[in-house]
Amino acid sequence: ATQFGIKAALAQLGISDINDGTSTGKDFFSTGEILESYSPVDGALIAKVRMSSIADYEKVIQAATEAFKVFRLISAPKRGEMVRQFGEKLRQNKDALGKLVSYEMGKSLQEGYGEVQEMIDICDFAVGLSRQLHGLTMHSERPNHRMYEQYHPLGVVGIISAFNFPVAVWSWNAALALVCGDVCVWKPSEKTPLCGVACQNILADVLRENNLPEGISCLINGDFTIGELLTKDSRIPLISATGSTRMGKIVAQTVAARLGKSLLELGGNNAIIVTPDADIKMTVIGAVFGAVGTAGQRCTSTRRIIIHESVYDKVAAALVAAYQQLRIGNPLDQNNHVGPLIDTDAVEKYAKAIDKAVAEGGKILVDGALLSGEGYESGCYVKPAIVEVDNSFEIVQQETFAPILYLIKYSGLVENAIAMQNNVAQGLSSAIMTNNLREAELFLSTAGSDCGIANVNIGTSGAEIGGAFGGEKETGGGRESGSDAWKVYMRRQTNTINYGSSLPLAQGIKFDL
Ligand code: UN1
Repeated sequence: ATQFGIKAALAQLGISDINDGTSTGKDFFSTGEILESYSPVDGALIAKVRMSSIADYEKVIQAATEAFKVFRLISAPKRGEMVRQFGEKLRQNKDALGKLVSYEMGKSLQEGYGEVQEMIDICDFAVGLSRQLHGLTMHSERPNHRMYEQYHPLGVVGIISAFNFPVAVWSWNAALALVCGDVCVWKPSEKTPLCGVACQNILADVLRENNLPEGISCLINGDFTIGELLTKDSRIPLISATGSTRMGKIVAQTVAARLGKSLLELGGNNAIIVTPDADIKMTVIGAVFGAVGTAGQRCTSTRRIIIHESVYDKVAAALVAAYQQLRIGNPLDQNNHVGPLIDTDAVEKYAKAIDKAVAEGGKILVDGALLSGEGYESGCYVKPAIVEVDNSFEIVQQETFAPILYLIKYSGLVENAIAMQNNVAQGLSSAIMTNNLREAELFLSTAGSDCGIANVNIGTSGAEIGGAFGGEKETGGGRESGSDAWKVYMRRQTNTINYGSSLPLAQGIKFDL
């Protein structure tokens, strides 16, 4: 990795050999066990992080709670100014942070840069939003009365993020929460703790330079037990969690038990429908990027392609041909398309899924394989695979976080394809490739895709930050990022003001003394 400037990037981001994994904004400390971060790129130890102990956790929550009392009084546009400065620092650190994301997580450098760009974009969005946290005004039924609603900061927001987007998903939450006047406590994935430390370093600089209260943006590190402290903590009104459906169900139930709010962004089982009118060239680019980008480890990754029988052979052949062109290897080398999986557990799941698909009757079109030899020493590099399947196969119903693409044939009307696309437990992203207006509009209609994201002539992954991001069913129902996703980070208050000299009651009720 030396040749790709990783050492310089780590130094720029303030990562040393052993790093404190606990931070109350400006102050870094930690008294827990050591967590080692190994790169899936070359298997090397990148650096160590000292995790948060229970006592550290308590310090963090106290600092956050104290900081909130001050931060909520700072005007929203001023909070926006702080987020603007954070965005500026991200621009200055885009190269270094993109490299760290690529090296610690394993996604291609282009996608590492793309992830940092998402952070910059959400900061810009949040800055504008800081002057637009609008409520509505209503007409009161009573004379000389005025009604309106306003949004107030919520409090401490707990953010639990996943390894696959180790920096961007945190920033979607943090940038919005901060302009909304909330303070954040972030628990990054144990698989990408250095990305967490690097981001916290950047934001801590902004806090220091602005003399803002300690605890506005806190960091904790550890395994699920530290995450559990967050979910059970009634001092934390909102938990935003990204990860597996299994994890999300535990988080949802724990947070609901104390009547807290949760924002969940869980698994996807995203499909592209290819109709007879599809532009095949566009379909192939969208499908291949969707399936092999981030080595199939995005929650928006394309897992299924549902192809009309009249174009099935042509599309399948084009996909197979495209897969032969894929270069798999060090993701920091921009000649490669596909990097490693996150770890050897993921490799095992990938291999088992392909075996299961075959055992259920699937037909291999491009075989998978674990790559070995020079450049593949980490044991995390696999060949993207294509398997022809039925939508009803058990394995096809599951989200496997790996580059396995399932091809499914449909016949007759596009309605049949839509039914198949919806016939899974997850509901994150979906797409249709068609130049037929009726098919496209049907797909977007109430009778169409049941997902939170539905695209026409675009793949399933790579959403822009301006739209609300999230999905239905087992995806968890949460919406992050753009549109009005900010509302979940605030509490709504309805205010009625009587400026008259009598007290008429609503609903015309008479009550005289
Ligand atoms: C995720 O995989 O958790 O739409 C987030 C996309 C990215 C975000 C993915 N903008 O693919």
